[in-house]
Formats: sequence, structure tokens, C-alpha cells
Amino acid sequence: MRYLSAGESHGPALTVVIDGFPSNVTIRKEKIDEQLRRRQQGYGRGYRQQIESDEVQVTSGIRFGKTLGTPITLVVQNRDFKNWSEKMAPFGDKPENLREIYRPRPGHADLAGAIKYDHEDIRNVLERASARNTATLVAAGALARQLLEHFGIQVAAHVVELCDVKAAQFPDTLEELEARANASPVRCADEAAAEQMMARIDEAKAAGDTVGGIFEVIVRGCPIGLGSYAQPDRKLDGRLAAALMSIQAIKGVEIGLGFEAARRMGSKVHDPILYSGTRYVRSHNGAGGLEGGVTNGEDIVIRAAMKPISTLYNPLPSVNMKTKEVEPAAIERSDICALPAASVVGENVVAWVIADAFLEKFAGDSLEQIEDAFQAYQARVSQR
Ligand code: EPS
Repeated sequence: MRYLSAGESHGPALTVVIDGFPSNVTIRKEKIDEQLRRRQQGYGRGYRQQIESDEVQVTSGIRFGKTLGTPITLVVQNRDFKNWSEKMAPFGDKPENLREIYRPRPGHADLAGAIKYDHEDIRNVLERASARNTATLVAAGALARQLLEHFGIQVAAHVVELCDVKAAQFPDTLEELEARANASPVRCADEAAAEQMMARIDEAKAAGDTVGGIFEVIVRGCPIGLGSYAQPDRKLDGRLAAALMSIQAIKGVEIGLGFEAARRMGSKVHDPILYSGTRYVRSHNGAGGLEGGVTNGEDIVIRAAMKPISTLYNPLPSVNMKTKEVEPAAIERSDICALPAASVVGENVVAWVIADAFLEKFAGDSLEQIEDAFQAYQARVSQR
């Protein structure tokens, strides 16, 4: 399974074309829209989210609520385009009063992008580098998720740290964690920590600054054996890390104990293997559900670190690329903190990677063929 996404942040629309999705999977539009809506929320976002109200439009590959097995095209309109139609026009002359951008923002793709693609106006870079494109990743992930749900695989995410504030209290069940994260403006299941997190966002806003943090994604219900140790590019841990690192502003990923494993003795890292009478289980889950790049049947636990957004209302020094004079970096309308949204993006890109690995293991062109392969494998696993 693969996809290609396209679209500028203030262009007419964002598009994603998905290839290799099996046929006969029931897809509900509301479930895609629900993920898009979740991505738009969160304390610390800017004015843009009041303009946009993302909704998917399906222009190929689904008929009467079921996938056809052929390419699926998902389109998300940019409502803000009506305010940008001249400034982002595909054809015609530049408007006379066009405000071009020459002062790259440190931390953004601005400088490297302008040099790499030979652009004078940095808008040509930032329009595509923008995290607005994560709406396409979420739409694709929301589709993958509906396939996973059919096989009892759940994906959830929550914010665990924001700037220097750490969540300390975690609910016992995944359902409770999800419910609390969904109810929290910062998507943090620890209410007291969430209050402090919102205070940090307010402080950053007042100072013309921005904040990032860490979110955790949990996948429950994966069978043993997704991914493979046979080749580096088939290792599921590497594929998950690559997918999360590809989200705008993500600078680090860890699985299970992650960096903490490096600080402990092996006996305090690895998870003893037990037999429940029907299946193999672990007394803890330091591996985060992955050993040798393969799922081991425990929850997949993966965290991603997001840097603070690079548009600062109190900007850092930069250089005007036209004059080479030192000047403050450009200010684009932006968010103070997009970590809660990033956790929703993380959830959905992880769902995509898991669905992709699932389809490799239980290959089939239709849902029925995949079900047969899945059931046959489950029967074999129960004999081991
Ligand atoms: C973004 C800047 C802001 C964000 C945008 C990402 O957009 P604008 O410059 O249009 O106000 O709101 O995120 C979204 C629009 C979105 O839907 O997530 C950036 O520079 O990356």
C-alpha cells in the first residue's frame, strides 16, 4: 500500500491518492471527518483553525460505502483559499501588491528550500512545507484505521510532556486514557498536568514564543509477526520511526523504554516470557511491543518529540536573502503550540504503517481474502 499527497497550505485543496487498499472494506465518511476534526483541535492553535473546518471529499475508489480495490482519492478543501486566490493563483501575473517573503525563519524549511529549489519568494517553500499537509496524512490514516478496526486493532495517543511539564498520572485502561485525552484541550490524560501545560502555552503566547513536547501512541491488538527482521527496510520499528519523524517538527522517536533502555542493565530492560495457558505473555513491556522489528503481541508503545513551532511572534535574527542584511525572521500567522494536533497526526500515521504491515502479512486483494489469511494464521499461532 502506498500514497502520494499534494497541495499547498493556502492553495485550493489538499489531495491524497492511495493505491493498494483492498476491496470490500466498509468506509464511513464520518470516521474520516472525525479524525480531521480531532486534528484541528487543541489549546494553543491559531486563528486559521477558525477558518478551516476540514471535511473529506472522496473522488475515486469508494462506491456505496465500500472500497473498490482501485486508487482512492481523498480531497480536503482549503476554505482559506478564498482569501488567497490571487496570491496563490496557478496562472496569470503576480498581483502588484504581492508581499513576498525574503527573511527565512530559523527552524523552518525556508532557507534550505529557497536555495534548493531556486525560489526568491519563500512562500513557494513554506506553502508545501506547512504542517497543513498533515490533514492528508490523517485522512489516509483514518482510512487505514477502519481496516484495522475490522481486525480488532486499536490506536490511541496522548500528550505526555509539554515543554517542562510532565504527565504523572495515567489511567489503567486504554479506553479511559483515550477518553481523558479526547476530553482534554491539550490531549493529556493527567488533568493537573494539563492545567500546567495550558499555563505554559499562555506564557509562551504572552512572550511571543512557542512550545513543543512529547506524545505517545499506543497500538493494541496486533498479532505476533507484523514486520520482519529479514531486511532493514522491513523492520516495523524503523518504519514506524520513519513515519513519525516525517511529520513536521518531530525531532525524536523512541519505542518502549527507548533512550532509558541505554541507561539500564539488560535484566532491567528485557521482558520475561511467560505462558498464560493459551498464549505467550510478558510481565512488562520495555520493548514497546517490538522485538527484532517484529510485533510480539504486546501493545506497541512509541513516543515522538515535537520541537516548538518555528514561527516566533518575537522573531529570532535572520538574514534578508535579497539584501543579505541581518533582520528579524519573517512572521507568518501560526500556532503557539500544535502538540495536541501532532498527537492525532501521530496516531493516524502509525495506523497507516500498521495497516500496511498487516496487509503484507495477510496479503489479499479483497477483505474476504485477507480474513481467510488472518484466520488461518491465528489457528496456526494457537498451536505454538
Ligand atoms: C502553519 C501555519 C498556520 C497553521 C497551519 C500550519 O497556518 P496559516 O499560516 O494559514 O495560519 O494554522 O496549520 C494548518 C492550517 C492546519 O490545518 O494544520 C505552518 O506554517 O506550518
